[in-house]
Amino acid sequence: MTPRRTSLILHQYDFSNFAEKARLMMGFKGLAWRAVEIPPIAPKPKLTPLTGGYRRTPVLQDGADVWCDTKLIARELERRVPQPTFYPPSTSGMADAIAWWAEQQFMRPTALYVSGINADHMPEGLHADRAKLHGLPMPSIEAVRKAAFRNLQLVRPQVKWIADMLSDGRPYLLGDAPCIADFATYHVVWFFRGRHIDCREVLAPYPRLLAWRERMAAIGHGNRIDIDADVALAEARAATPASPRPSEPQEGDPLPRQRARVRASDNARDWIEGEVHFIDADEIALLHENDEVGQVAVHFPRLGYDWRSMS
Ligand SMILES: N[C@@H](CCC(=O)N[C@@H](CS)C(=O)NCC(=O)O)C(=O)O
Repeated sequence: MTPRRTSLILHQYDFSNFAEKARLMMGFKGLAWRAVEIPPIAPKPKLTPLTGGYRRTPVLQDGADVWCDTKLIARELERRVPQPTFYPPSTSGMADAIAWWAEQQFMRPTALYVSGINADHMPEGLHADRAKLHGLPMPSIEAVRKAAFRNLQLVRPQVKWIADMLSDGRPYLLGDAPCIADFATYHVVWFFRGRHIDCREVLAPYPRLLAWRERMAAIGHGNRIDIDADVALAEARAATPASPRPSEPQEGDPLPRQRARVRASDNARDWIEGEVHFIDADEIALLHENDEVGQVAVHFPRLGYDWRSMS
């Protein structure tokens, strides 16, 4: 199949597992897309003008619209290219619950395990940056190493849950086709391949899990072209945010055109401020303005984020 050409740009770095989820989602939808390499640690001077200060990885851009968080990136890709779907009706509810577990509960001990095993081989400044991101003091290398073994005890039973889901021989977690649960779980499992020291022996007792991982990897990344960050900034500057769908504010929500602020509720908890551009039960988008890109619409999911009205 010839990849479908798009104007999408993914701001990412190669060893980011959440970026791997996004890359694979692009591949699943058969897309041609562009990648901007962003730094793995703050500051990110060519990203944050586009996001109003959101610094996590990855971020999806189309002109002057920017989607933060892979949960929302999945929804946006699905809206643009409905088939093949991330959300087969037979998996609804269960798939989102598994995805939430994988990213909220399974991810953090896995990150602490893999980073702890690789404590001496991480890019400079990474341990300090990640501690700050989580509001923790800078750990000693010894503490990072020790955390690996504590977290391994949290990782092992959760790896077994994945193996158990696949134990009847089904090809994907919830049946015959991959769904959002597979993408959200796969990128955590992908992380075990580690950086310098491979951590995949944790997966070795489970051949069906390994076969599932191969099937997911085979989806590929579509067609990726690397571009310079300045190209992405120039595209944002030249564009204006797309007209939003009609908003459907929920009880107590800030209304379109009111000022509001949004931040992640788990880590990287810096507020992003702007005027409400769009709001419904699943998404809030703020209009943010600065000299580098002019006006951009920054889209966030509701789940996993806090918001406050400012007027
Ligand atoms: N819920 C977010 C989580 C993103 C996330 O935590 N990404 C990691 C990289 S794998 C990150 O942002 N680390 C800090 C950074 O890159 O600055 C999503 O689904 O996109």
